[in-house]
Amino acid sequence: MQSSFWDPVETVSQDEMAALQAERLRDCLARMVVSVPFYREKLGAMGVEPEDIRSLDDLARLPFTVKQDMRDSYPYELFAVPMDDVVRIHASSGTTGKMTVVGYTVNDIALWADLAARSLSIAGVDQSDIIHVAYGYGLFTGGLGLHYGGERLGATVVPASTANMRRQIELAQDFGATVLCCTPSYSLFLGEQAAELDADLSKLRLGVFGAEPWSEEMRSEIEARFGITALDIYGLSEVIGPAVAMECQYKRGMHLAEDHFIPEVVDPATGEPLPNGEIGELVFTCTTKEALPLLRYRTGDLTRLERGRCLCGRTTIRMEKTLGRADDMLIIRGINVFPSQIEAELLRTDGLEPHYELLLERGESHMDDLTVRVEASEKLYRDSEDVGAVERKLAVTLQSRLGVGCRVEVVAPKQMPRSEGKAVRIVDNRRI
Ligand code: DLL
Repeated sequence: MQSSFWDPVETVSQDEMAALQAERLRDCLARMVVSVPFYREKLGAMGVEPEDIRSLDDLARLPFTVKQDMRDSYPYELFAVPMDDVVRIHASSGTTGKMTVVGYTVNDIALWADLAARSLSIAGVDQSDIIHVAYGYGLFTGGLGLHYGGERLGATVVPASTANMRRQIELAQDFGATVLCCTPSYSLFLGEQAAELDADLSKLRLGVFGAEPWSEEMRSEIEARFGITALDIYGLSEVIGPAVAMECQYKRGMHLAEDHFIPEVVDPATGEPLPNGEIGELVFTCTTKEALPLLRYRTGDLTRLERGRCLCGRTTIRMEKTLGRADDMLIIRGINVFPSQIEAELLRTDGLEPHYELLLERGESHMDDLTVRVEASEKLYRDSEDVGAVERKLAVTLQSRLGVGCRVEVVAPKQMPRSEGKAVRIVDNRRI
C-alpha cells in the first residue's frame, strides 16, 4: 500500500466487513427508533426491531428513504440529535422542490474529514501536495469537504473556491498547485483560460474530479490537456458529501467507504436488490453519522458494484463510474440514452470541443426532439465547409451507435456556456 493515510478497514476480508456493517446497522437502528420519529413509525409499522437484524441479508427488509422524505422533513425533522449538537448545516438545492438539508455533529465533521483524507490518499495525494480546491465553498459540500480532508491529510490546501478565473489561475500557478479539485467541466474551463493567459500549471500532476457524471472519453481529454492523471470522486450531501467513493490510480472503479455507508444496487423500478455486477440504482445506509443516519437512501444514481481485491491492495467494494441519474435519462423516440453516452461520441469526433448541451423539444407529433449543440474547435471552424460534414457524420454515428435520431448543431468556438460548478447539460424546453 503506497498511501500515507489509510485505514486497516480498507483491506479486511469480505466477512469481516459484513460483520462490522451488520453491527453498525443494529446500533444505528437502535438510535433511530429512539431519536427519529420518522424511522420509529416506519419500522414500527413493519414490525422490525433492531435486534431482528442478524446479518446484512436483513437489510432488504428495511424501508427505503427517498429524497421526498427529506423534503417533507424540511429542515430538521430527520435529525437524530438535538440542534445543540449540530455544528454544521449543508444543503443541496436540486432543480425542483425544497432544498435537502443535512446536519453534522462535531464527530460527523471529524468522520467526514477522515473519509475525505482517505479519499485523497486513495488518489495518491500526500503531505507534500498543494491542493487547489476549486469546488464551491458554501452550502454545497464540495469545497469544505475536500478542504477538511486535505488538511487532515497534512497537505497544503488552497481554498480557491470558484470565483474569479484570472485569480484562480494566478493562485494555481504561483502557489504551485500539484492537485486540482473541481468538477470535470470546470477543469476544462480553467485549462482553457490558463492556456489563453499562457499560465504555467506544469506542477499539476493529479485531478480529483467529481460531483457530475463524466465519461471515460472526457477523462482522456482532460488528462491530455493538462498532462495529469484525472481520478473520479463520488459523493452526495445526503450521505456526507464528497468522499463516499474514490478511484485509485488503477482506475478500476471507485473504492467505497462501505464501513460507514452500506451500498446496495436495486432495480430502480421495483426496488428489488440486484446482485453485484448488475447496473441499477445505488442505495446507501449511513450507519455511523450522528446527526443524520439514513436507512436505504435511494440516490437515483445508476451504477454497478464490484467486489474483489484491487491492484492497489484494497478490498473495499468498488462502484463503476455512474451512468448518470435515472432522472437524467433521455427517452428519445423510445430509446433510452444518457447524456454521458452522447458525450462519449462527441469526444470521439475530431474537430469538436468538450463543451455541449442537449436541447429537448416536443416535436410536432408529440415526440421528443433532441438537438445536440456542441462547440467546434478553432481549426474546424476555420474550414467552415467541414462543419456541415461533421454535423452530418455525427448525426449518423449517434443514430447507428445509440439508436438516437437527432439534429446536430456545431456552434462557433467559445459559444457554449462554461460552468462554475456542475455543468448543466440538458436544456428541456418540452411543455408538459
Ligand atoms: O456533488 C458532492 C460532491 C462534491 C461529490 C464534490 C464529489 C465531489 P450533491 O450536490 O448532493 O453532492 O450532489 C450529489 O451528484 O447523487 C450524483 O448524481 C452526482 N455526483 C456526485 N459525484 C459524482 C461523480 C455532491 N463522481 C449528486 N460522478 C449525486 C457522477 C456524481 N455523478
